[in-house]
Amino acid sequence: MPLLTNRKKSIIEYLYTAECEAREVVKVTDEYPDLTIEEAYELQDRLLAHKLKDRGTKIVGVKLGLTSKAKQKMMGVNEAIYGYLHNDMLAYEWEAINFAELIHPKVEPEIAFLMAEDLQGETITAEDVIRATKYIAPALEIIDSRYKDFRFTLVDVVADNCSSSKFVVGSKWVSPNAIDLENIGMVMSKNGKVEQTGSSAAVLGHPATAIAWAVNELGARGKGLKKGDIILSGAMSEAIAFMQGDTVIAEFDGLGSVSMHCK
Ligand code: 0L1
Ligand code: MG
Repeated sequence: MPLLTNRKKSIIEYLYTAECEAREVVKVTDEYPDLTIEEAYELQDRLLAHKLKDRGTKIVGVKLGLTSKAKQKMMGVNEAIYGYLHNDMLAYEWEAINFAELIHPKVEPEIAFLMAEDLQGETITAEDVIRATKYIAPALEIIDSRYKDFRFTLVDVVADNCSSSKFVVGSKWVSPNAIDLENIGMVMSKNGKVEQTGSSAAVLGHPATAIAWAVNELGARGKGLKKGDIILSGAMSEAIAFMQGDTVIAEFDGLGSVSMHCK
C-alpha cells in the first residue's frame, strides 16, 4: 500500500469518529473533491486497519452495494461497489439492535453466501462462485451511512465502507444447488405491514454474478475471498428506515425468514 498521507489519516479519523459517536458528518468529497475511487478503496482498507488496531476488529466477509440498476441509476454510475463485513457487525435475531448506537439506519434484504473454499482471480464466473459456496441463507443488512442525509458520491460511500453497519443471517442455510438462485422472491414487512417485495434477479440479474464481479475486483487488487467468509450479495429491494421499537422480517421463497428488532 502507498504511504499514508496526512489527508488520508485525517479522513480515516473523521469517518471512524463519526461511526464511534453515531454522528452524521458532511461527505468527504466536500473537502477533498479530487479523491479517486482507487484512493477510496485504499481508505476503506486503512479504516479497517485502524479498527483492527483500536478494537481488534477482524474481517468476516465481504458485502456488495449498488447491485440494482435502479440504485446505480440514482447515483449516476454503472458499477457495483464492495466493502468488508467485520466481526463486530454481526447481529442476531434474538438480540435487539440498539438504536442509540446508530445514526439513521435502514435495513435491506439480501442473500448471504458462506464460502466453502478460498476464491481469488480476475476471470471468476458465477459458476465458480456457486462451486465455491457451501450454503446460502436469508439475511438482513443494516446500512447506516456516516454521511448527512445518506447523501454521497461513489468515492464517499466506498471510503465509508459502503455504509456498512450490521447484518443478521437467518437460521435456514441451504446448498446453492438446492434452489433457483436467480429467482428467489422476497417480502419484507415492518411491524406486520408489508413494506417491500423483491427478487434475487434484482441483484445484477443473479446474486452469484454479483459476487463474481466483486471477486474479480478484489482479484485486481491482489485479494480474494477466504473459506468461511460470509458474502452479502446485494439488496433485493429498496432499503427501509427503522426506529426504536420496530421489528422487521423478510421472508424468502425456499429460504425461510430472517428478522431483526430494534430497541
Ligand atoms: O449495501 C448497500 O447496497 C449500500 C451501498 C451504499 C449505498 C447506500 O448506502 O445506499
Ligand atoms: Mg446491502
